[in-house]
Amino acid sequence: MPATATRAGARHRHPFDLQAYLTDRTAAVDRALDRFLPEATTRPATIHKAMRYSLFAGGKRMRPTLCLAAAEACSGWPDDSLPLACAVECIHTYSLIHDDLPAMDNDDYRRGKLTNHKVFGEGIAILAGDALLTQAFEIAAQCKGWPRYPHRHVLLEIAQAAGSLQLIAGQVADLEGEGKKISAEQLKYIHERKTSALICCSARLGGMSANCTAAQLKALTDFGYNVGLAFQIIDDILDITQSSEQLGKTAGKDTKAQKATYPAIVGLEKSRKIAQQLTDRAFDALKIFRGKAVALEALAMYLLQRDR
Ligand code: GRG
Repeated sequence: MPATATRAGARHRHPFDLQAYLTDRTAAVDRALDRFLPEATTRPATIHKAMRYSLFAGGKRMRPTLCLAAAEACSGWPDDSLPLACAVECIHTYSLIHDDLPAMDNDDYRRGKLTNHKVFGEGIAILAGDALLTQAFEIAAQCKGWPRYPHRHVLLEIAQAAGSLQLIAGQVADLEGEGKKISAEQLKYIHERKTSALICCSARLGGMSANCTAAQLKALTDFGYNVGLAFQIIDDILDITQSSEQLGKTAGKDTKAQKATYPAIVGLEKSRKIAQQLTDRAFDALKIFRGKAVALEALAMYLLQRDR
């Protein structure tokens, strides 16, 4: 997609090497995840191999990177945000493993590789997802807590984003909506929960790890909410416009499963416009950081323009 975000595009003029930033932060997240997870040979080895297989299969690491960038915008220490960034990536990977199961989306490819259940079987894939979800809380439980955000506050934040009112609620509504005609309003309900909740939580956790002010947390919430909605619309557009090879997962699945998507309801062009408007709103939310949120701005633009 061309770089046509209106206000967002116009504002993003500062030099910022996003590629170098992504390479550096992704490597830091990968190293930390490797430290947090039991080694692949730890008994029972099958489950640890399966957890690591999907976790290190080559995801974009957008949620952990947003978490780290949010912490930086609030002048946080990387050591404080890194465990929370890893916890979020564990939850995200668990949701993908379960989403790919035959009982859900029944997909053979994810992150350019065979899905977890294709390699390890359904039973182990379910357990690998369960174990990654649990691992996320084990990692988050090791954070120290901050004056404005005590330990239990942080754990509650993650539990709520991943629970039956958010991530799971979105997946339930998504499953129940298949093959049915649903409104744009219902679709927004799904996107808010299935996608935006965890992205928003990532940004908020970054802020919390920097002991951010209430105003900063509100700004990160608005930013994450809008970026999350834009992210899912772009995901739906890519499902139609890109190949399976490019995406690393089966393209065209939404149409096949008769899933409601923005492109299906309002068309491709309008969907792009909505994603741009949401990104503009995300940019607006960052004003409060007065130039300290350059990484968040660059990430929002990247997510709008991504091709995988
Ligand atoms: C509890 C049985 C059970 C299932 C949970 C909640 C859930 C299943 C699934 C929701 C997961 C899902 C597919 C959300 C949509 C968000 C989305 C577009 C995910 C892809 O994110 P990317 O592009 O993926 O960041 P990578 O692979 O790059 O990390």
